Amino acid sequence: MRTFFDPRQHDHAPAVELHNGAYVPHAEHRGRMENVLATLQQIEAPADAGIEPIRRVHGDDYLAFLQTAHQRWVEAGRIGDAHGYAWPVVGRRPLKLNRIDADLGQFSFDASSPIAAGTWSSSYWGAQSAIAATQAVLDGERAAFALCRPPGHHCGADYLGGYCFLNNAAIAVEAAIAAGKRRVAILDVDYHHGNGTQDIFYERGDVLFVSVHADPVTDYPFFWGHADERGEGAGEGATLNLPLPRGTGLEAYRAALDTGLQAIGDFGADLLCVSFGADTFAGDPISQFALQTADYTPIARSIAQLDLPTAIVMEGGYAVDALGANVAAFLAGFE
Ligand code: OKP
Ligand code: ZN
Repeated sequence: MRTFFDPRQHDHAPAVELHNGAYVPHAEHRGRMENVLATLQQIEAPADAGIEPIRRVHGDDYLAFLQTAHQRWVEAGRIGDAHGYAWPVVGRRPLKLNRIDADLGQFSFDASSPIAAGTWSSSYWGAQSAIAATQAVLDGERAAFALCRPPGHHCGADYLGGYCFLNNAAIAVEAAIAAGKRRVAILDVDYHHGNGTQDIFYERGDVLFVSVHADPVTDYPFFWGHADERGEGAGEGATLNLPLPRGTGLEAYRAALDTGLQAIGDFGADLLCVSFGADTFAGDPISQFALQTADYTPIARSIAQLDLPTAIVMEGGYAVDALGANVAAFLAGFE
């Protein structure tokens, strides 16, 4: 399968994240990609499609913030990565304050996503990988893979969070629509709910968002991903959340997946974008499902049976030593 990755995606290197009350080494590090790159053959660097495809998803204020936040942090006399520590309560008026700490709160929703010197570069080139994989599919590939890093599904049009800064899946979907696709489905099979992707398309009837994930009653991101979130306005019914309990293994996973695949089939999409996270793996250090490496092939085969042109974007997966094998097993289901 054609696979896209740009070496500048390694630039993002935040040191620590807040995890269960302590600052620990950041789980989303370049070693993840190094393990995958050592497993996959024939990686292609993406073309540079520029900022316009990114602007179809993210607001200019947010993009300006992302590009300058770390520099502003340094200019404020700080060292290391930019961490926010104060957030506006939902509904609080959006004051245009110029202080870096205020903007870190304004444009994020959690404390797990520090902005490092290389964050913009990595996010930009990760998004270009997603655009390139989508273009390969538009050009006739049955499926293509964007090895995105950092991941994207937690960030919305104007907020970062959950290790995510640019929403690669949403950027891929908008690129496909700009190229003439009319109805696009997104299947998010990361362990965590893709709250950012859901938010971006929540009121859209032409983009179906289906997610199989850990129940947000027990798991991050808590405030999205509940089964009663079904879209609004023109998007009513075009969001389908299938939360599962901790400990879920292949059998129960496939039952939920089949429900999601049925909905995608009924929707009549002309392109599919898969947000693939390998953090559903039993050995994942921050997640609690029980899938095995060999399970990813039949899971992907079921998705491939939809028989839709498919752009696959990488999301999470933190069991680094097994990540390449898990990705390869998933991609094998499309061959
Ligand atoms: C990103 B992706 C738990 C902290 C949770 C955020 C997890 C982001 C996962 N103590 N931190 O969906 O794989
Ligand atoms: Zn995840």
